[in-house]
Amino acid sequence: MTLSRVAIIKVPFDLGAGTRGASLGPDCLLQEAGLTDKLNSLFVPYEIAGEVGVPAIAGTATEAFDPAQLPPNLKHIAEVYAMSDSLAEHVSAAAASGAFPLVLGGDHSIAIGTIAGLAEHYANMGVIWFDAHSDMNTEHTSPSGNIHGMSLGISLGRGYEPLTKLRGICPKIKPEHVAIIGARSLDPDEKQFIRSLGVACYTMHDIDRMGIAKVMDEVIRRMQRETDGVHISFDIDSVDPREAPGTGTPVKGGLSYREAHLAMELLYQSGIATSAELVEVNPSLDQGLKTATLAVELIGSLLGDQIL
Ligand code: B3U
Ligand code: MN
Ligand code: MN
Repeated sequence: MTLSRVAIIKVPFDLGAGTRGASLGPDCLLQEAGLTDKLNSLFVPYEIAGEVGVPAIAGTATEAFDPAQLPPNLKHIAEVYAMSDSLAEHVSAAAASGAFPLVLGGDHSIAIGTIAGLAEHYANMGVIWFDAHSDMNTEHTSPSGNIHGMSLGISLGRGYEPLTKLRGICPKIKPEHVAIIGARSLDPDEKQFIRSLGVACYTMHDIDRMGIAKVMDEVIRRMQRETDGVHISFDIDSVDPREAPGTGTPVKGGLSYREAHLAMELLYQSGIATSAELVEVNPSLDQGLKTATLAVELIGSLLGDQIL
């Protein structure tokens, strides 16, 4: 793992989700929930390398799209587009500097920008997508119009063209380099897309049967063989709502506290991760700091925090 320096990019953006509040995530994680203290205790060098939010893009948001021709069923498309473009630039610069980009959301639409920025540096990037959902809808299949439910599909080249073609490279990632872990709420068209592309999707059923250690071994081995970098996109709703209640679309039957930690610990030991993002922590829905604290602990485990 490239841990010479962690470049933290804050993305207080929640217009890709149906519920507001994930925009409070970055500051809550860093300050109240103690991420900076955690990184200091692990002797992980870090810097705040940038911040991308709605206010910073207000000027550009309307320029990219003619309001009269906005596509249907893509809520806040102008803002999502401008955020993604700006975030891609920040992430690309961080990766170019040799740092480990760590992106703090925000809702999961931010993965469009994160992956766009990383794709400029990796021709065969692996993506491990921890999520209760698969985020593979398009504007034609989405039941909600919320773009956080489309970001993995867009990165695979499926969906609204201005987003799939963001910054030129399309698709950003290949289906055989993706692993979804923790899925338990998939829309009918997403199921069909996963099957037709052959995307590795470890559902909670698979995790129950195989155990998370075997799942991670399989995924890590494949990534080591076939990819030139691995991005960890961690939606906190992959974890069971008993442990992670502070999120916009909780789904029961998720990863246990230890399953989530073991996954992160095994990733650290493998050394394959080259970037990460942590999304969908919504402090306004949290029980105190329960979910935010869990998120900080999981980032710690990914970056080297060990029990012994
Ligand atoms: N699949 C549904 C629900 C959803 C996806 N991602 C989240 N919720 N967080 C949709 O709206 O696309
Ligand atoms: Mn998600
Ligand atoms: Mn989710």
